Amino acid sequence: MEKKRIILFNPMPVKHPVAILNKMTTSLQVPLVNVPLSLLALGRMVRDEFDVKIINAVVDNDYKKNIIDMSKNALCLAVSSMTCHQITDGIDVCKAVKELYPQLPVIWGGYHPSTEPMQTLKNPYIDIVIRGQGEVPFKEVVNKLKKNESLEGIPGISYKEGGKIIENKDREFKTLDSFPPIPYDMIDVERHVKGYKFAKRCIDYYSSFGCAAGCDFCSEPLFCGRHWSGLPAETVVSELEYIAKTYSIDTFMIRDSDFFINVNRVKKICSLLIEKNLGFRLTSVNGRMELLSRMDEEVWGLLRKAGICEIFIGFESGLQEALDAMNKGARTSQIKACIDKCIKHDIDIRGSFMVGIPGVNAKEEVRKTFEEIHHIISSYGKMGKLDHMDILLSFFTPYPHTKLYEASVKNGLKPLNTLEEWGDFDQFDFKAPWFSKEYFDITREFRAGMPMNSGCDFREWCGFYEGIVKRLKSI
Ligand code: B12
Ligand code: SF4
Repeated sequence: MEKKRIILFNPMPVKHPVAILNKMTTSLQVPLVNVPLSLLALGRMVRDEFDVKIINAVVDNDYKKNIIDMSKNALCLAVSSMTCHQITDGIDVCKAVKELYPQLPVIWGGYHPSTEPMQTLKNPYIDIVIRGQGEVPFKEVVNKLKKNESLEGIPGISYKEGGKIIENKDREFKTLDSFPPIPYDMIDVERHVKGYKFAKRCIDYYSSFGCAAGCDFCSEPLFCGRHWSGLPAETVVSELEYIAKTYSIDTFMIRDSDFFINVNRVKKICSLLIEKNLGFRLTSVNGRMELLSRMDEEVWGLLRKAGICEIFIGFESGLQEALDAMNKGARTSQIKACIDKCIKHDIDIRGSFMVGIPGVNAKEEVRKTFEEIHHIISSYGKMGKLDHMDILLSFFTPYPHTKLYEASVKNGLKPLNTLEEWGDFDQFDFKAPWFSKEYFDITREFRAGMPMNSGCDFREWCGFYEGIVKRLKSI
């Protein structure tokens, strides 16, 4: 019997694909080409019984037309979306498909629909939302659709029926080892291999899912209920080995939210990688500063030997009051502690900061955050190693139903009442009403002047920084 077709779609995350070059490393700061891990996680559950087509807008110029062509006689169209331009692009494609095939069920999942299911379903082109971890509910939903049966009682989903929106109960969090491996063979891997800093053939991978922390600006706690699950160390290493050998990969960009939470697992992964000496590296490995700053020297000593050459830390702010307002559970002193450890163990740093947290003193927030960034730049600049660090400085952006979204509304943010409004929301330079223009402008100027963005050397940077500090005092 012919298999029914399922279309899995990853829309464009940005309106205008811009390549932000790191002038120190001449690689892109945020590579847009990413393996659609979300879609592969779903695809692995249904590939045996269905004809699964994966469309990633980022690597397919004709994605809209291709989806429309595939939609005839398809079982469903399933769309993944974060809170960003993916919403707008996703709606655009679903509208075009629904105009031709109004009966085709459209399913949405991922961070945005999971945290805003009711609003998402108010959109006329969306029929079903799968909340949170998608693997099992997606499989159950498509099997029901295939048999033309009701979706009643499937945990973890919300859907429309008879003009009403029905919200089923939540689903339990599943551990990652209960699923088959991520099936890279379902995509054209060559189109997803990217350059990144030292890497010529870098690809995305994740070894754990979820996060146990509870930062009040982040969608993760709402999305996964502070659960975390990691693949066993042996599985991680054998998967990395297989992918590296099959696709000649020299570097893995690790997409976990918190790689380091289980120190024993980290130790074991590192020991196995060292023992096997596989020759690839791990980059952009995400960790929390409060955990990293107190991680044993013994574990730090293993990281670089195992090939971990860059750690990505959300430092967020140089102002303690701001860290507390976001419930970060960290101290500003831990920023320096992490930088010292990275320098000592020859690991590159990729740190992210933001300003514009509602309810804190903006002048102090900006001043202290600039100061921390200057400290990091100086630490690397003095060693002549500016190409071993990267700083992402952004403006705080509220996400649905987070505590800081509520605080933002209290501080003057106009509530976002529709899916379309969230799609139009600017994640790059969100101009919060409580954050005055002077601070906004000086932050943009500071950001543009950082060595990785301007290409300046350390001496020039110090002169520039002095000027910024003087100007900040006068605001
Ligand atoms: C890779 C990544 C990206 C990639 C693109 C990914 C893509 N889809 O194209 C890039 C770098 C482009 C990116 C961009 C952004 N990102 Co991002 N990103 C990630 C990251 C690190 C990994 C995502 C991933 O692949 N995970 C592995 C897969 C398997 O998990 P998953 O995506 O959650 O999928 C599961 C479920 O969500 C669900 N599911 C997902 N899609 C679908 C679809 C259907 C139909 C169904 C049924 C289920 C389902 O099932 C899957 C299996 O369980 C996550 C953090 C994290 N660790 O998850 C942040 C994360 C998703 N990003 C986030 C954000 C905010 C952004 C930005 C919007 C903002 C920013 N300033 O970074 C930008 C977008 C604008 C821009 N600058 O490009 C937030 C999302 C918050 C939110 N409310 O949307 C996250 C959670 C980081 C965080 N903690 O804040 N991101
Ligand atoms: S540690 Fe990172 S992923 Fe986890 S809740 Fe905080 S910001 Fe989100």
